[in-house]
Amino acid sequence: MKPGALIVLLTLAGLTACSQDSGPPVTVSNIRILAPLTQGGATVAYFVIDNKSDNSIVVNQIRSPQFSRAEMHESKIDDGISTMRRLESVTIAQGSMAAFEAGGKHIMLSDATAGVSPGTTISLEIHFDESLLIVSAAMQSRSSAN
Ligand SMILES: [Cu+2]
Repeated sequence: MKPGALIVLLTLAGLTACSQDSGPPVTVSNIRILAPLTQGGATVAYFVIDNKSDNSIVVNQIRSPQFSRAEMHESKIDDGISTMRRLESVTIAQGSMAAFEAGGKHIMLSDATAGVSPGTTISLEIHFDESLLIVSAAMQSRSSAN
């Protein structure tokens, strides 16, 4: 294949193609879902989203079948006090990534729809633009999380 033809193919593939040789354009890695500190309490999930596509993407909703509420939050230290606010969306530039991690952006999960504990498989539905990525991981106990 000529180099020129390859570029055209990648452009056409855009965000929706999954069969191109370079792998999917948007990937999720380092998924960590922590068990609630207290039975039935809220908890957090972390991951990294890589946007290898040719366009910026906007993550506009997170859902989990195992929790009634899933929100994107961002922690900040204000005057020595840790606060967090809800993020309506997170924009990731082309070729860039967004890390949801302790002390920064995170996913807040609350109102579990059934009992959850370490080992429970938790799914996260990551909505961006018109696309959806579904990932899952086993819930980790807090003591083994670090
Ligand atoms: Cu939070």
